Amino acid sequence: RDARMHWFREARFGMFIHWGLYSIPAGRWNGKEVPGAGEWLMIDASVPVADYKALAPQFNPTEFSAERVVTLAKTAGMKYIVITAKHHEGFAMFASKADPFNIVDATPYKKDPLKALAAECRKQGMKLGFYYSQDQDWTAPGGAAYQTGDHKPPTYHWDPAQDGSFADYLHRKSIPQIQELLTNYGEAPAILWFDTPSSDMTPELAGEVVKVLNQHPKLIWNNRLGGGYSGDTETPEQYIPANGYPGKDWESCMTMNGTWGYKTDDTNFKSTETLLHNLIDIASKGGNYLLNIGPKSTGEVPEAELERLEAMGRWLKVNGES
Ligand code: JFZ
Repeated sequence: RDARMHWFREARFGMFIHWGLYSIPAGRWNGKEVPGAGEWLMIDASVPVADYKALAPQFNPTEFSAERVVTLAKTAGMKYIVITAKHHEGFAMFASKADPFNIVDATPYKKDPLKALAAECRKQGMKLGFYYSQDQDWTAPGGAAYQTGDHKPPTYHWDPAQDGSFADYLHRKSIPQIQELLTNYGEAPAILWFDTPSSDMTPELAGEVVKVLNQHPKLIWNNRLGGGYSGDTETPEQYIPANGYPGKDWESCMTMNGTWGYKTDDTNFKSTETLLHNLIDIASKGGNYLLNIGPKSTGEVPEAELERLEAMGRWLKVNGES
């Protein structure tokens, strides 16, 4: 385990990327701002599955450049990247034989951006991890949905198209896609970043996922798989634990404004000073800072995020260790 965690313990600073179909509406639906995080728009606005899926033919991120993104992370002083391979919306940002609702088969872009990123990361010596929403999936039958708005228990679904068995969803979509992410990109990813487990993820079902993960001895995975598994890393969200986590590996993930996925209406960005202060605070307590960017649907990184990462890099160059 120590050998496996070695690079992570020295990394200190990583880039989180939240990018998906939600980057198109960018926090607005039917002409109105939807309160909450941009990537939660579908559930927060109770968008029917068919209407949401209709976003895919509009997704064509021709301005996305793996080279520019990895160079930006490097310039900022970051040592790894974790990108949303599939968020709660259920859309795969990668080539998938397991499910046709993916960027290669369902959009005019037709390319796999994770493939380009993996190649570029290998070239520039950057570690690459994948965020995968293994439990919530709002467009796949049987996928879980958190309790939100006036959605009714026990499933909190708002569209009959979401109904189905969670075990079937896990077996037919989630586990096969996790397998794809583990095997289609040369070396296995450095990290698999799971999120928001519900009680649907029983110890038995989570155990099936762990069996797959255990085939990759260098893989690091976080504490959000569910089913009682604690994973390799603690993941405090939007805060810095006062005393770190003595004896544990951890990573604080944070946004620069108030959303993970791009939102046109959220321009409330933290200052570079605050971001640097967070990085130093976290590093001094033995953790890593996983700082988020939310690219636009075109693939461009918002100017405010670019500026801050470049400014952090300039400061680290003068004052940092490497
Ligand atoms: C989750 C996601 O729902 C969100 O969209 C984003 O991807 C974020 C990184 O993770 O949100 C969470 C998960 C855990 C907590 C809070 C928000 N938490 O433990 O307080």
